[in-house]
Amino acid sequence: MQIGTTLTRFIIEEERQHPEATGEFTGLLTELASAAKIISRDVNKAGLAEVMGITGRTNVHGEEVQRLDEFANSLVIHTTDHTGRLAGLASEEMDDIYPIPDKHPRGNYILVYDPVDGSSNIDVNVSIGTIFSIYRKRSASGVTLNDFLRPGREQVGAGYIIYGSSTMLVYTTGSGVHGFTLDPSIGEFLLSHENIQIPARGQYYSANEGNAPKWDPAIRHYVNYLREDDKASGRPYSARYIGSLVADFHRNLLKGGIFLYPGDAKSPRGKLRLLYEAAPLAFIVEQAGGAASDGEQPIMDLQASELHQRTPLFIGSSEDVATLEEFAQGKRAPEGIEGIRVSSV
Ligand code: P6P
Repeated sequence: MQIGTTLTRFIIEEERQHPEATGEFTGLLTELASAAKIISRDVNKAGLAEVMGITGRTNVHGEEVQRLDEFANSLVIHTTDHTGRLAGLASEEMDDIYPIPDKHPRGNYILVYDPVDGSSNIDVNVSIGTIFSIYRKRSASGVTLNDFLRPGREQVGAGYIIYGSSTMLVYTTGSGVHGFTLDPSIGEFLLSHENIQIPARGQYYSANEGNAPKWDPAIRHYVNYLREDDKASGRPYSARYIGSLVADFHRNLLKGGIFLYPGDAKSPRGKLRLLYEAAPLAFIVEQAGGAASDGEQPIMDLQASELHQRTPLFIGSSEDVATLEEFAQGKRAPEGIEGIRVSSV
């Protein structure tokens, strides 16, 4: 479809290819895009709006809740809770699931989201993002926690909005990955990146190397391998780490590379959450030809047992993730060192 097509038109055209589609999904994506426009407006004037700084409260993870986290969390609820598409929502900012109240019509979709990932970066003008994941509910009536504790393979849609030098919405419904750039002058997301494909092997690795002493040796061996000088295999890679998952992921999606957030002795499951960070990005990266793993198995196959469950995350170019897994599973090691298996969580 041609550059400049609006998001709404693109979704409708895409949905036409699924005769069973009811238009509900189109409506939900459109509502999320509306919320994104408002968040983008406030992010882009953060220093002038009442969205910087902290609320003084901490969330279920013991993290300081930024004003923007709270604002964006509520905004997504109020944009989507009354239109009859959702049965319930869950978010990083809410301890428990949020069933759609009786006063509103209920639909068949489940929305899981991180309203503003990397929000602590808002005060220093670094790109941040919203991540979302959509499932069809399982319960015949009402909605329960089990409707949310799903393997990523059951997602019907996933996406993120990155609030950066421009605001982009990137999503998949299982038919490729498509990117739309917000034109603030008309308030529309316009097609700018159709059918994004991640390079099979990259040039960047993204990790917080301050944590390296706590990593399993196998992960340290892998990162050292990336640093070796071997032009034939495109090494050394360049280190690029913004500390904002959506920004690091987006760069690697377009340019190729691997993002690593391993578990460690202190936090075996690492820091990132499965349901509203790892799984939606895993759906996107697989649709773009890449891969996402916890070191042992695809992220998309992991079955969450808790709403805010964490997972180690290695995500990006397929060949890079495959090499990481060889190191993590002890199948590969630097010359002269025996392979060491990363403890499975
Ligand atoms: P660290 C932001 O807080 C976040 O959740 C992700 O956006 C980012 O990738 C990660 O944490 C950064 O964590 O430990 O490197 O500061």
